[in-house]
Amino acid sequence: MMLQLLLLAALALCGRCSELDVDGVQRVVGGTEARSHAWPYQISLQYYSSGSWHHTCGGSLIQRNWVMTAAHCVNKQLQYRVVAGEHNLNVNDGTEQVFSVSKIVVHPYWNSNNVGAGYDIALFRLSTSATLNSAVQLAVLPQQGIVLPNNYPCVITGWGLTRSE
Ligand SMILES: [Ca+2]
Repeated sequence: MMLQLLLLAALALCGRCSELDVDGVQRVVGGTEARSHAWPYQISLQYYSSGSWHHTCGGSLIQRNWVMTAAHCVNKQLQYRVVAGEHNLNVNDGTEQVFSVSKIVVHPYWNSNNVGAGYDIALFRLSTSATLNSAVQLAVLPQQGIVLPNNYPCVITGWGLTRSE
């Protein structure tokens, strides 16, 4: 089920890392189960392996046919799909919209050997456009150049574990 985490913007600077364990596969652990479709721009990025699709990362629907995610989620050897309107990855919620990916754009400055440099961002173009409804909506992005103030409340959403064991 989709999870949500409330945290402060300062977390990005590692103020509370001891409370949110980031394990070796770059998952965030903690949070509470989200109400279904409370975050309707949230998508599940999935890759194909051994005959089935596997969730690997979250992302945000920013246009009906574009998803923003993290560059570290991209392995160009893999085949991806995007699922919007998702809540429980293991059952049919009746709201899922599944898209194949026609293009992947990784930020040209992204360097997986120097993740601290930033630029951990990528765009996926969907081969068809999402239908917007109560379960699928576009994210509203901040204007270019906006920097959030310290301690600005932020929410991380996605799929993971509410506890580490
Ligand atoms: Ca589902």
